[in-house]
Amino acid sequence: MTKSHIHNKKLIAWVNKMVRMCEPDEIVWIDGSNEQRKKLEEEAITGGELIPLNQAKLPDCFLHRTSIDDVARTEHLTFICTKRKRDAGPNNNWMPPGLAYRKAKAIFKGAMRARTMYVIPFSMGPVGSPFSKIGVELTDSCYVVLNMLIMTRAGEPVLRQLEENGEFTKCLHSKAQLDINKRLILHFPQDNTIWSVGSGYGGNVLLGKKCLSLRIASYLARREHWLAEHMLIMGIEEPNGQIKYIVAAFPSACGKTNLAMLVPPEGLKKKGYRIWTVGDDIAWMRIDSDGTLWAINPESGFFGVVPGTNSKTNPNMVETIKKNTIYTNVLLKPDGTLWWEGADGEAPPTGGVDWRGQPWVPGAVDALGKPILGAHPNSRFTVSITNCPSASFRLEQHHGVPISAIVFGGRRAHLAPLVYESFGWQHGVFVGATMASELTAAQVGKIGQVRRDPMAMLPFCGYNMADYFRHWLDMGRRMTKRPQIFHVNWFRTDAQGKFLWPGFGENLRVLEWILDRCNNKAEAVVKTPVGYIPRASDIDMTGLELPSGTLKKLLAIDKKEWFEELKGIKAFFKQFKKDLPQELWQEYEDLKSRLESNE
Ligand code: GTP
Ligand code: SPV
Ligand code: MN
Repeated sequence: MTKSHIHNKKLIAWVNKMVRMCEPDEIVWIDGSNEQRKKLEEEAITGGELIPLNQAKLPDCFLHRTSIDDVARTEHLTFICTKRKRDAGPNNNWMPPGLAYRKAKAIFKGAMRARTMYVIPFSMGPVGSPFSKIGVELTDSCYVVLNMLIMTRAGEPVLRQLEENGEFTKCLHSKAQLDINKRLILHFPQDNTIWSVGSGYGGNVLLGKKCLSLRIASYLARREHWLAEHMLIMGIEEPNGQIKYIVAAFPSACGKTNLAMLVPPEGLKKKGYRIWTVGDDIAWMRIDSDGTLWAINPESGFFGVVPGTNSKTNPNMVETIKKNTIYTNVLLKPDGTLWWEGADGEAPPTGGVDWRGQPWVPGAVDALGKPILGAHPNSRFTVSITNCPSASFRLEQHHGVPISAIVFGGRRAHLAPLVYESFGWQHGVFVGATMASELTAAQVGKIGQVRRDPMAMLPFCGYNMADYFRHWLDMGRRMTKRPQIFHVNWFRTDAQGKFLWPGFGENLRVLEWILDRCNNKAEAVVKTPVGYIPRASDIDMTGLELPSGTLKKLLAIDKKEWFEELKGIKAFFKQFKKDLPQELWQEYEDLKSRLESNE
């Protein structure tokens, strides 16, 4: 592709300006062709960004290693840069735009000397859909280009869509020195601009993903009356052949990818259940002319957690990542294949090269006696959805899919039962707004600590969360047929800290109850202060043996724990001061009085 083919004047002017700042040696426009991709793969191998794997066993697969201090999103270096601090809200780090641009400019200046700048035009959502958004990412990382080619629809068709004066999000990325002290991930929603510098980790640098499709998109969605959410989208084919679609918001590394492509347990498969995967991380939802909610997945690939992926937990993903996959930060075996904690098969007895690039043997421990991991806990694969055996046949449909239920969930050892249903939209918004979860390896921070993560959007909401809650309430009022809202928890533990629920494919048993509720089939439910729960006999347990009393424990509501929870909710809500919608305080009071009265 030559520059003379580009007609969008704003695009040309912006690229020229960024070139003057970053001073690359060369500029390459990404056209989306296989030939160009192959050439870039070769260059990435030569430059050391990619390690080719055993092509007989893992065709078209590569390994990439990030710097040791660049393995997860750095939330403390991520900023929303609006004119007023209030618009970013207490949930975001904030910097005034002028200061943010100045600070980043000092790092971007000359950062691409002796490097190539790649120009990646990409579409989030099917090219040409009225619900899609276009971005252009400039980057000096071949790894970023190859990932973006999987995660987004990128190349020439997008430029044609942009034509002469189409709008696009201006995304600028440079690895610069990969220095954590000179790392910034900046969002300028008012300028439709993203600047990321000093990192090479996916969530910080694949700017179509969290930065555009959640932070910038959530800002646009409020203005344009739609929702941009950290949610999976899945179709559940019922025994009568109808496919019902649901979305689910779980915080990072809490089970979206796994749920989105679950394999039904034998009993439910026999009944006629089948799963269709639409997306595993992001949902864009809007109200259609019939007053119902419809969703598209803006992405075209999975950037998923590797450890724990095996043929028991996620057989569809095991199949998906056998070819055309970029792996990041896993263990390299001597035969050019890979291993990770929780993989099928044993660790290689003779060892291998760990995610840091160091020799590794099974059982290795550090100076303090702590096990050294072969793969980083937040190691990831990047692969196209079309590789997935359960990929939905509706992925390219411009309209998306109609949504029957919204499911919230977190990683809670205690408190939250296996499943409950909210009393209605407003209460459902309260359930989402008060979500909490134990921290995982997906973000830099203290693993295991419980934090509030409303709608799994705490790190991704591009504006004041009080306004976000108001927007959710408003969306409910705009719909004539609202999806029902549920909450699930696969992570409740017993006194020994062991999971009570087997999870993964077995989660379909819970989804079946959820759909029965949406279809008005499971009427005899138990009303508790927190919401409706199933009777133990309402969950189909065919073929699943749990110790007696376990299901009861999973569904139990411990009032003492919930009174404690109320304190946490109150403290969380208070930080929004008078901006918090009154409806949510009302729901708080209602929950409190339901707990106090002996319902
Ligand atoms: P992001 O890509 O970070 O947004 O995460 P995600 O929500 O897609 O998480 P993912 O499905 O990759 O799950 C992450 C971790 O949770 C893995 O270690 C899984 O093995 C584990 N996990 C997923 N589902 C279940 C479940 O039902 N039960 C249990 N116990 N663990 C689960
Ligand atoms: C998450 O952390 O929620 C992810 C991975 O999905 S990243 O794209 O790195 O944010
Ligand atoms: Mn995610």
